[in-house]
Amino acid sequence: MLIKRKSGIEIPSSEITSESLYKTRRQFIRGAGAIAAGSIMAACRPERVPPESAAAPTAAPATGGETVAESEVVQVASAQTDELGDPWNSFEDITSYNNYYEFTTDKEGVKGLSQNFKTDPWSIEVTGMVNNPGTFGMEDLLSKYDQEERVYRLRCVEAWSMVIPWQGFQLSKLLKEVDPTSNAKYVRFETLADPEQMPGLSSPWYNWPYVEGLTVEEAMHDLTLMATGIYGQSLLPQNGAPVRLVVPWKYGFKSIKSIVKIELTDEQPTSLWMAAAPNEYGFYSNVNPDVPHPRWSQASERRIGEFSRRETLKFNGYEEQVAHLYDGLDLRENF
Ligand SMILES: Nc1nc2c(c(=O)[nH]1)N[C@H]1C(S)=C(S)[C@@H](COP(=O)(O)O)O[C@H]1N2
Ligand SMILES: [Mo]
Repeated sequence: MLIKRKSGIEIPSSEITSESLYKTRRQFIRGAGAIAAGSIMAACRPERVPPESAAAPTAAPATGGETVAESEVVQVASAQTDELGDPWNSFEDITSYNNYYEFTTDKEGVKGLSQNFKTDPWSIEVTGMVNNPGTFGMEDLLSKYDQEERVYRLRCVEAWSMVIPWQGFQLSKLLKEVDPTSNAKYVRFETLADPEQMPGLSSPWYNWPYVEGLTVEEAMHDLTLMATGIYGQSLLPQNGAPVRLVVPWKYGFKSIKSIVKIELTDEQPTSLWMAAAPNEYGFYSNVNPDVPHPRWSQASERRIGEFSRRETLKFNGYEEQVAHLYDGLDLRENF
């Protein structure tokens, strides 16, 4: 993989051997004013710097030297924001505050309980109303499709949110390969359900395996991502390793983790949440500040790492890109 700079000089990622070197190079790249889209190959945690403190980019050093002035570090860290100017959540936040009920309903307990989750070998079976069904090994998915960086807001229905720098590939690429038939209207996703590894499966409250669904149009949308990494590292078990869905305009529970099966169908899938509480969870589950959850408001949210609440944006801030998918649909009825 190559990191492209505006100057046209390319840095092979194979040269990036340590976090500090990675940071230095990334700072250099950012300082040069280029966005290193899709090419982060090692982890680093951004400092939490409010965007207001962003300095105008200054000239980059002539080489990616190991010593970087403090002011440059701040300038570079503040470039790590989403398109609305809000800083990325830290690697620590993203990997230690998780919802993954197959392990536990305790958000801070998922990390510990999932540490030995076996994600290799792994494959996804793609089946149903498709012309080319198949089973795709993780290696195929990683080599076949370019892994791009996508910085998305994740808005949980519990009214907290984060900004997460994912890597992954568009689900549309995989779907085009299996070629849905004209009868296919929906895509149904399933998570692994292995009681040997997932202690939460003993909970009788849920209908395992975890299931989610999208319309084919939603699944084919450019924003819909199959995520394979965060901050340039492979996904950790608590975030849904080795591959999970990310649908940034919907509540977080639609972004199903550790996927083993994808089925194209003409029937609207019943998700785990729809089955558990049909009056609380509908099929669409688009982020909508105007439609409260029956037990709490969705008008505002707490960004993890912030103290005051912020207003929730319709479709989680992706309205311009996705509103057309719902033309003519009553979003109160179809919640
Ligand atoms: N299989 C599975 N996928 C899941 C969940 C789960 O419990 N099991 N929780 C969902 C919920 S409620 C949210 S908010 C997000 C959280 O993703 P994160 O832990 O990576 O932030 O994952 C979603 N995907
Ligand atoms: Mo959630």
